Order: sequence, then C-alpha cells, then structure tokens
Amino acid sequence: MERFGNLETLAVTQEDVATVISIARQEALNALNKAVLTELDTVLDALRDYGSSKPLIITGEGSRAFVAGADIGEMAGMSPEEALEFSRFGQRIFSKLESFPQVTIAAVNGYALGGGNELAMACDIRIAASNARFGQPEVGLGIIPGFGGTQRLAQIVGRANALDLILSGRMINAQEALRIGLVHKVVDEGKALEEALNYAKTLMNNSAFAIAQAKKVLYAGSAGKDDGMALEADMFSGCFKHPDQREGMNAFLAKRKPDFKREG
Ligand code: CO8
Repeated sequence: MERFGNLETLAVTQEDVATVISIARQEALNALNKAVLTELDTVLDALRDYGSSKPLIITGEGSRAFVAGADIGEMAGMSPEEALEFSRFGQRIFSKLESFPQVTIAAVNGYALGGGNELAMACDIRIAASNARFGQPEVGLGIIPGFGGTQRLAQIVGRANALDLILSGRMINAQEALRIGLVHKVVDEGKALEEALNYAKTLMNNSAFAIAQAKKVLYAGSAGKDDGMALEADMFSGCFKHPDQREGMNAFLAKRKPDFKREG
C-alpha cells in the first residue's frame, strides 16, 4: 500500500472493518528480525498519523505460525550492547502497538513463541486457532524474554502462570491458553482471521473516541511497568555476556540440543 512505502516483510490490507497486518516471513515461521520490526513501526506511525479509526488485526502468513519468536539467527552473534538496543527497540514498538488508539486483535494461526507471544500480548484481544501453540522458550536458548514478556505475561495470566511458562519454557496449546486467560477465544484451524474480522465488525458499532479513552484508562493501571521493562532489557542484555546464550542459540541453529554447563 502506497501510504506505507514498499513493504518487504509485512502485507497490509484495508478491510471494511479493520486494517490487517500480516507478518510475511513464512520461510522463518514469521520470526521477527529488524526488518519486520522496523516496518511494523512505520505502519503503526502511518496509521496513527492518518487518524485511522478502524481496529487493527495482526496475524502471520500461512497456517504454521503467527510468529515463532525473535529471529535467532540475527540474535546469535549480538554483543550485550546490541542485545540491549534490540530489546529496547522491540519494547518501544510493542508499547506503541499497545497504545494504538483503536482496538488491536491478534489472530493467532499457529506458533506464537517468544517474541511472537510477546507481540500477541501487546494486542488488546487474542483469538487463537485450535492449532495455535504458545510459549516463552527463551530459557532454553540461554536468554530471557526481552520484548515486554516478563511484564505483560504476568499481568495477563498472573505471576504464578507466568513463572510456570517462563521458567519451564514449555509450550501450551490453545485450550490451555484459554483456560489461563492468555487468549479470549479459540476457533477452528484456519478461522482465526475470520473470527478477528467478526469481532472487529462488532466494534464498529461503538464510539471510536470512547474506545480510545477506555484503552488509555485500562492501560494506565499497569503501574510500575516502565521499571519492569527497563530491568527486563538490562537483564536480557546481561544474558549475552554469559556463554549459555551462544550455546543455546548455536544449538538451535545447528538443530541439536544445547549443552549448558552446570557447576555444583
Ligand atoms: N528465528 C529464526 N528462524 C526460525 C525461528 C526463529 N525464532 N523459528 C523457526 N525458524 C526457522 C527454522 O530455523 C527453520 O529454518 P530452515 O528451514 O532454514 O532450517 C524454519 O523456520 C522452520 O522451522 P523448523 O524446521 O524448526 O520447524 P519445526 O516445525 O520443526 O519446529 C518450532 C517449529 C517448534 C516453532 C521451532 O522452529 C522452534 O522451536 N523455533 C524457535 C522458537 C523459539 O525459541 N522462539 C523464541 C526465540 S527468542 C525470542 O523470541 C526472544 C524475544 C525477545 C527478543 C529480545 C530482543 C533482543
């Protein structure tokens, strides 16, 4: 779409009831690299400047993945300074998404892992297809969530569930995500986008102005989040000073199990 310039990693379509942004890197299960995040930033700014009063839907192209995380190949060789910058960059864009004046809906059509779950959690509403899988697998890569996940997951599902998911790194299915309140609704495989559009349609009966005001108030209640975000970025970067980060990411890229050394 002309308004956003030439996009290489996103597809943006204007439907009657919503703007739909699809992450389009199917070859890497829609993993978030710098190009995706930069384009998302550009599109969010453009929609805001244009004064779009439609809901915004975010989804991933193809049926396998919403987003399978931040791009591990891009992160593997980062210095702690670069990791800090990347974490702050992602946090800033996801906060921009969270504060988008209209309702944002994640249509989750497969894996939503790591940065992918963090992207879904920066949306107001999450609709999952029955084949969706959620998780924060970072500790298995020798790192921690770095795009706001340590803060938003605890706010959405409570600290007990957040500790379970972040410390175990385990993947949960759509029904478990529904049970713990991570998603709002589960629909048949292949139907997440359709259901998100249905939801968006119902919103068009409401006052766009009142929705924007309500969002501001609801998110204003997340006191202390800025401090948590700053700590998350620092701790994320600190992981890049430890050998486990290289081992974890190199093991993923080499398709082998990581060999984390334990003392004592
Ligand atoms: N990054 C880069 N490439 C990826 C990623 C990823 N996160 N996920 C999948 N891919 C690639 C694979 O390498 C593979 O590429 P190729 O075909 O060239 O070998 C292709 O996508 C298909 O993946 P698989 O062959 O692995 O597909 P499977 O069906 O066997 O497995 C899984 C699917 C289970 C989703 C598996 O791909 C997987 O475990 N992916 C990684 C999931 C993960 O650990 N995500 C978290 C990443 S860390 C993160 O998100 C931190 C966020 C904060 C960042 C802060 C900024 C610095």
